[in-house]
Amino acid sequence: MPTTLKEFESVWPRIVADLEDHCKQYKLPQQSLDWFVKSLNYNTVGGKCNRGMSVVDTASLLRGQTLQVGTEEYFKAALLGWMIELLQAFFLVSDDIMDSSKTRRGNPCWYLAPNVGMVAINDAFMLESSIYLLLKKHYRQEKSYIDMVELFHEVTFQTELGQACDLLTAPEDHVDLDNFSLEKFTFIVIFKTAYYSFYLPVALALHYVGAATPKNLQTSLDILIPMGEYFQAQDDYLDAFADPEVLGKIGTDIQDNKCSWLVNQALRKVTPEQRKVLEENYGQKDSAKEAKVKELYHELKLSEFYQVWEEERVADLRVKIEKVDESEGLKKEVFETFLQKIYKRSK
Ligand code: GPP
Ligand code: MG
Ligand code: MG
Ligand code: MG
Repeated sequence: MPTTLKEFESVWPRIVADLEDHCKQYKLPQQSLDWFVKSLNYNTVGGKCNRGMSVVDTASLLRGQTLQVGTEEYFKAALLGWMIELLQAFFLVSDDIMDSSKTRRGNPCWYLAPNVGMVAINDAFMLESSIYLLLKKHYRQEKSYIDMVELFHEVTFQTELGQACDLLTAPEDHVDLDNFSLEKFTFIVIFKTAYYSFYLPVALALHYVGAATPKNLQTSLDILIPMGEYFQAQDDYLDAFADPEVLGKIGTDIQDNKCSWLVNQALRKVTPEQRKVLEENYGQKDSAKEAKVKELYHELKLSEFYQVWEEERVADLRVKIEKVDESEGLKKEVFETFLQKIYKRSK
């Protein structure tokens, strides 16, 4: 049985208490302590927690036995999951500033919340640092400790490389459609999303159960990187086509001049006249121009094309999953479960 959001969230207060205790040893003034707790709760809780919960579910599947909420075993697996959620919180607080986004999970982005502003930058750093305080407190004695520290560091750097490429292919003041390509898109999405969202949860669960052999880690990478690529293409698709009420965020990719899946597909299909429409309307902070780009996306039937493309990606992934070698303790089910969670998602 997969863990529920309620079960997963039930361990969160203990994590906050750990972090508070750590600050109290420094006699951090109460106002700053309250601020940190507020930022932790606002930015880490309230999402779907798919990444975090998948550490628990993957560990259960690999063990062949459901981790029971309330046990220390459950806590320690869920803790690893919450560390991914903290990493994600750190990324999203920062990303929303960089993308000039307005809402996140149905609420104002943290930097736009009352009295926050650029304090959000430091709050983001503190969310990241929290990961290593928790790892040290609960995992320092384990033999996988340093591997997990290094894994978090490497995956963070990979994500930052993806973010760098994402930002540099989307200059605010200069629209150049020739700057986009499917190769760049692929690099961006693998690095900014796939490593931390897909590879990291499974790699952590493998460490947790003691099955992080080079072969199992490599097999996980071979499946989860293309799965993450598919997931971020979905994110780009939903950015323009989903209902913001359902999605919990308002898309900004067109106005932000992003090298998104949609614009790359559009560029492969446009006539010279349609390309002109893109050139004149893409990447500008103007909602009428954004609407013109969306109109073109409809004209090019990108939504229909996306549905077909999605089926192909999923079929490819299923073939890969079928070939997984389970001899070192890995299970196909781990990947099937991941795929099921994201297939045809609407948020
Ligand atoms: C999401 O891309 C990218 C990240 C969360 C990585 C951010 C990395 C940093 C180093 C800050 P996105 O901008 O498409 O996400 P969303 O649509 O949720 O804003
Ligand atoms: Mg963003
Ligand atoms: Mg972004
Ligand atoms: Mg997006």
